Amino acid sequence: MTGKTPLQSRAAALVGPFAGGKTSLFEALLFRAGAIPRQGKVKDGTTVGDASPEARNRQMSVEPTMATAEYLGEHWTLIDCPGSVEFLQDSYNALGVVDAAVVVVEPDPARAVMVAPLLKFLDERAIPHLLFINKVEGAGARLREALEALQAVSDRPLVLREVPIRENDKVVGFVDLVSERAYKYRPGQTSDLIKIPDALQDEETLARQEMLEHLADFDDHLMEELLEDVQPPKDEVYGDLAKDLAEDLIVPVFFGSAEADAGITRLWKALRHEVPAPEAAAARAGIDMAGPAAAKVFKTVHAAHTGKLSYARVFAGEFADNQGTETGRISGLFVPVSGSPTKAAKAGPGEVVAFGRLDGVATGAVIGAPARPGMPPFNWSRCSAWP
Ligand SMILES: Nc1nc2c(ncn2[C@@H]2O[C@H](COP(=O)(O)OP(=O)(O)OP(=O)(O)O)[C@@H](O)[C@H]2O)c(=O)[nH]1
Ligand SMILES: [Mg+2]
Repeated sequence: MTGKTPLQSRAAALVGPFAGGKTSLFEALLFRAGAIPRQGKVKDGTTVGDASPEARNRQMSVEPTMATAEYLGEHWTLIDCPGSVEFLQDSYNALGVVDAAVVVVEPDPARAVMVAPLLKFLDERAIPHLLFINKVEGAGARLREALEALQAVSDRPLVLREVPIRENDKVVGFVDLVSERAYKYRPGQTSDLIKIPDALQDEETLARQEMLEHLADFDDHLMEELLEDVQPPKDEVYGDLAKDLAEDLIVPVFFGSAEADAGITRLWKALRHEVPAPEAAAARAGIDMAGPAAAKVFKTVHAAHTGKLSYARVFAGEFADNQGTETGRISGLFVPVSGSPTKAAKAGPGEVVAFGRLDGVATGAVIGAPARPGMPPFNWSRCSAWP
């Protein structure tokens, strides 16, 4: 738990249909957080994700890849999941341990239907998720149409959080609908704050109203304010957004471009402010964070130099290298720094770790600490003289 803040480490998975840009977005997020020194490209075979020869050859993800990042002092693990249906189960296993999912899609209405099974999976389990419409840097990105097509396959309302600023039919920035601030993208850096373009004022007002009406469906106080034409305080809006995401009542929608490095800071800020703490994910995994040490395994690999590795999210207590567990002794404890397993002494709540050589443990298992020593089994024969 080096350099951790009091807030427990959070985890988010990048999921979505094949080739939507998850591995590219993973790279952009890690780079923006300073977790990697340069931003690689899938086409060049230089990304943190897809590092295996099979993934590089096929130019697609073939397994979930984990990496840690510190964003503004908070500790995160991001999990880049494969989009191909061949590896669907691996992605579902990862979704079973994260605090939220970022569903990465393309601005192509025809592809929206491919997201339907994933959205159903997330809604059935009430896993908080937001949408990131990627690849908007090209001319003529059809955001509104894509959104309509996506809404048709989502049980939950999709809530657009920003409107695009376009120049020559290209998205060059956005207006944030809560803060009502406009930003122009600057590749590789945080966006420039600009004045809301006059031509966009009406669209912004309308889109903001639409967003507030969605939130008011779950907040009577906000509904009253809207009916009385009172501007709700921003804190109230931010509070509703975080609560409604945590309860999977709404699906916030952001957009940008992983390759052109647009909308990345906005996405990080949404993760930082709106993704819930790990208690809910622990509960979904059947673990009480206040209870004895427990970690849920979501991926198992056999690597040449480390042997068997069981990737797990720790939800309660701490695990240390060489520690005994109910299912054997941990022989090597690793955290996925920059995507590679890096030796660590211990790991605490919220962290994603790889346990070495837990032979009897399979994906899906919950690993617990052994029963405390010095507690003999209860002897019923002594109870025969009950009054
Ligand atoms: N134009 C454009 N292309 C992108 C963007 N992000 C990714 N791509 C391209 O889209 C293709 C797929 O990108 P990946 O990042 O591998 O997509 P993925 O979702 O991880 O793919 P799978 O893991 O195989 O499902 C690659 O050719 C990328 O170069 C983007 O923002 N804009
Ligand atoms: Mg990928």
